[in-house]
Amino acid sequence: ARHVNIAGAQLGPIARNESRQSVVARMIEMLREAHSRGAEVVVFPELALTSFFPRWWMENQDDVDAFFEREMPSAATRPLFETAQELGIGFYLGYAELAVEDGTPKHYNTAILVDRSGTIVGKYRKVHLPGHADHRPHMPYQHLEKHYFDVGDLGFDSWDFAGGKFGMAICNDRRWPETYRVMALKGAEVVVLGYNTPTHIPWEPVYDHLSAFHNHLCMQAGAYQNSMYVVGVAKAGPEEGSNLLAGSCIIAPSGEIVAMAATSGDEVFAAKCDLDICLYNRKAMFNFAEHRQVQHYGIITAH
Ligand code: CDT
Repeated sequence: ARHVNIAGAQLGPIARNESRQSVVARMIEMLREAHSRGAEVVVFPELALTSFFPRWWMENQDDVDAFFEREMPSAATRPLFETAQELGIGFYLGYAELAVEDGTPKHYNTAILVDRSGTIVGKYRKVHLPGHADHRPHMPYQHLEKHYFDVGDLGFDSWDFAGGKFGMAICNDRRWPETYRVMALKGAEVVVLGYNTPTHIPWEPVYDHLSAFHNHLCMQAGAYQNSMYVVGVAKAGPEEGSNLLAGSCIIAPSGEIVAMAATSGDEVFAAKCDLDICLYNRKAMFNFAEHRQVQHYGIITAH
């Protein structure tokens, strides 16, 4: 059997003025704990290096760009790469990426896979950007991902990683079934993703009481229906006036949660994942080539 020991490294709140160096030090401490518990891969949250800045309307582009990374690794993030390399651990990291393409600045909500030698082997840019683009000053906080980020241009993919096939998603992507199915069709056995989910949505509070349920519901369904592990890792806790959902977990292809964070702070949790279970399921109930009826699915990709 192919086993991989995967750890989630949930982060507690990050203050607006907390430095990258301080956050990276917190992450390194969790890398070391994960390693001491046998982890080969560590999953960090979405936008793991900063506070969840899309909650603030900012007029000055320099203030916005201060939350973005122009290079990866940078002086501030290199110690994370070096520690992972020293420990022989691979990781998933979410961050805000500022890329200049044909002379034009592009802003992406990005995640990377870094292998045990410290090399970036995969990049994903968030496709499903939630929230709004307009200024809503009457709200206690906002969710301006549609204002600050460009829609990801790399699509969903799958990479050879840590002895298996890994795919990446970011936060709101986890609520869309297509996210998992596209990666499953590309062979992904593990989907790793980070999230920042306010437990109260000021302009749409009707589902606030179900935020923890919906978080697990969509990831468990994605795991089961696609015969894959799903690892969802939060930035959690009370952050700058917004409470962020915890509940980070590892879900098996059966849909069962096999490891879960118990707090809403910095916390490592881990599970030994048997990747061959994914292959087993895909030869049975979820043999895609055998049982899918794509002639009836066309509307899914029509506008
Ligand atoms: N970060 C992120 O994508 N969060 C969303 C909540 C946004 S609601 C406007 C999520 O789907 O969890």
